[in-house]
Amino acid sequence: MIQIIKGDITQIKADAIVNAANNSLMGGGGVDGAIHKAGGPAILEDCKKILARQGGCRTGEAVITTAGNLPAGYVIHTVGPVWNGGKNGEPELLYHCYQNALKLARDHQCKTIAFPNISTGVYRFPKPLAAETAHRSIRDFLESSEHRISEVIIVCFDDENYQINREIV
Ligand code: AR6
Repeated sequence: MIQIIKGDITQIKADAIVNAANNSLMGGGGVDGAIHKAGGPAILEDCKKILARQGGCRTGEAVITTAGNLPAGYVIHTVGPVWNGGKNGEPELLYHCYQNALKLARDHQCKTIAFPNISTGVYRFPKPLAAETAHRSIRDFLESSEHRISEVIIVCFDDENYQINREIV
């Protein structure tokens, strides 16, 4: 089941919440900044270990850390594509972000997972295409994979994403 809500993902008590990170995993602005700020230094400590082990996170891929002080169980960090006109595989990379985050959630026995609208802030991905891609990826995963995920929450921070996402479900 896909649920659309408007709010701040740092407040969501899901088994996992997803962060729209960057390749360095060292934090940033937007939802990334909000998650590190609310979750505390334990999240960055885990990210540093991943950076040392595998040099960060590639665009379209995902890694998992503690959620520190957040009410969620884990934070899954994925790196969305920077929008550059759409001819550089941006939709496919965004599709992979959702797939790879969901695979990690499944592998950690999560039942509930919350996503922000990945790439639609600083990375400038057009919101309608991002929403369509996100919903398609989530639906494909829920239908095709063996998993215990019963609820996927899309947490929209801005009104525009909220309206667009509500129209798709
Ligand atoms: N809860 C849910 N959604 C939020 C929150 C929040 N607390 N705060 C912002 N958003 P962005 P990107 C929404 O820019 O485009 C960072 O600096 C926001 O309205 O956070 O993937 C990273 O380190 C927007 O719809 O992520 C990267 O460098 C959505 O989150 C870069 O930004 C994504 O906006 C990633 O850019």
